[in-house]
Formats: sequence, structure tokens, C-alpha cells
Amino acid sequence: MSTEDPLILTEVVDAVGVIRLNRPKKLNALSPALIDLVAAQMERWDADPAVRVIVLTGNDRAFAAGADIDDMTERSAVEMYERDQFTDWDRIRRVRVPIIAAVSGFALGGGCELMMLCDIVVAGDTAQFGQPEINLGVIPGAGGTQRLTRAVGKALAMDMILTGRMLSAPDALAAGLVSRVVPPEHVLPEAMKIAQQLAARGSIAARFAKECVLKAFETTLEEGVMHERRLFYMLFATLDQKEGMRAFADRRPARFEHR
Ligand code: DAK
Repeated sequence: MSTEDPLILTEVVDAVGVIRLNRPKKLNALSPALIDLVAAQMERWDADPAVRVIVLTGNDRAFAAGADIDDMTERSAVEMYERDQFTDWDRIRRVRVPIIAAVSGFALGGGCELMMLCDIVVAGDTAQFGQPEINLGVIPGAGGTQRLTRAVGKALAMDMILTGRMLSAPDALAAGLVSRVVPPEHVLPEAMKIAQQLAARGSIAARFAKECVLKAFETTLEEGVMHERRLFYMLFATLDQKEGMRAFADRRPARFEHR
């Protein structure tokens, strides 16, 4: 592979935008340039009504083995602060269409954090997950201490973050870190199957559902329930709600128009 190879490969399959991280020799280490490309592509698709779901994947060996260590080693605190790379990660967090991570191999450090910014995670049964930053003398920097703890609970998050140990895919499934575990060769097909199912449903409801579930991590139960209720009412202003319920009454498949 030459230095000219693109850091990400993208394609749109029906209404599904697929991003493949493409630094295989570096186990898809997430350089600032790579994260910027991922964020920019996701933003473009988020604004494109023709794309209703995004799939993010890596290769058989790695989803991503973390942020690019070589890029950080000799930087000063001021340089890290001035570069303010968290903005690019926040751009991914703000994407409204559902994102499915198709994960094989390593999802470590920033790779695990990037995965946790996705909404559904399909993992190969040999995948490995971890926040090993402690071994480098640092801590997770893109939300790992917060999102991992919310996903798997304090006891396991402390264990993973303090010891840097990796979690197997079955253990990650049991802990609630991933949604489904399949044989490695089925990871991308399964993610695409889910993506096509989501894309066939009403995209306004899908975006509202994502927003509401994420709200659960950021607010009180009462506020979250009120937020859900407002968006529930708002869906009665969409054609998709009428079509979905009429199709049920007519005993026919719904034809959603995403409006
Ligand atoms: N960065 C740079 N290069 C990496 C890398 C990484 N994270 N992970 C692997 N590589 C490179 C290796 O250096 C090696 O390169 P060459 O020597 O061939 O040139 C190549 O990928 C293959 O790796 P290995 O030879 O090491 O392969 P093995 O199968 O022996 O080992 C491994 C696989 C995953 C166990 C090992 O590569 C490993 O321990 N990798 C590092 C894992 C790690 O510590 N990850 C956490 C990185 S820190 C931030 C946002 C996020 C973060 C920080 C800031 N801001 C917004 C500011 C996140 C920080 C991190 O993720």
C-alpha cells in the first residue's frame, strides 16, 4: 500500500453510507487527519436525505487500535490544547442518522471510543475491546472514562481502564458494550442487513429514536421522558406515521417516504 492510499474508503449502497477505515499497516490508528475525514464524510451524509444509515468498519485485524500514538508522543500539553482535536470527535457525536459499527479485531483506546460513538455495534467473535491508555501513561481522551462506564458499569470500566485489559467479544456482549456478536466473516454482512432494515423504515422516527436514547445518558429520567413525549407527539405531524399505521390496518407493508 502506498502513502497515497486514501485514509478512508467510502461508498453508498442503496441508502446506506459505508466508511471503511483504511490504514491497515497501522491497525487503523486514528490520526487527526483520519478522524477529520470520518467526521466530514458523516456530516455530508447526515445532510443528504438519500443516506439514511451509516456503517463504519475497519478490516479483519482491526476496527482501530487507538489514536495514533506516533502523532502524540512528543507533543506538549499546549500543542495538544491548541490543536483541540476533540472538536472532530464532537462532530461525529452530533451526527443524527443511526451509525452502525461493524467491528473485527482490535477496538482499543480511541478505537473503542469511536465505536462507542456509534449506535449499534456488530462485533466479530474474535474482536477485542479495551482502553489501554494507562499503559502509555495517560487516560482515555475521547470520552472513554464516561461512555464505557455508562455502557458496562463502574466495576468493569474501572477494571478495564485501570488495568488496560482487553475484553473478548462474548464478554463485551454480556457487559452491554456491543449489540450482536457473529462469526468474523458475517460482521459486515450483518451490519449491512441491519442498515438496510433501518433504511427501509421512517428516517425521521429513526433519528428521533436515536436522539431520545442518547438523551438517557445526559439527563434525568423525568426530563428524558418528557423529551421522548414531545418527539412522540411530533411524529404525528409526519406522513410516515400515517402511512405506518394505515399500512398496519390494511395488512400491507408500509412504504415510508421519510417525511
Ligand atoms: N498508534 C500508532 N501505531 C499503531 C497503533 C497506534 N495506536 N497501534 C498499532 N500501531 C502500529 C504498530 O506500531 C505497528 O507498526 P509498525 O511497527 O509495523 O510500523 C503496526 O501498527 C502493527 O502493530 P503491532 O506490530 O504492534 O501488532 P501486534 O499484533 O503485535 O499488536 C496491538 C497489536 C493492538 C496489541 C498493539 O499494536 C498495540 O498495543 N497497539 C496500541 C494500542 C493502544 O495502546 N491503543 C491506545 C492508544 S492511545 C484524543 C482522542 C483520542 C485519544 C487521545 C486523544 N484527542 C481528541 C486529543 C485516544 C488515545 C489512544 O487511543
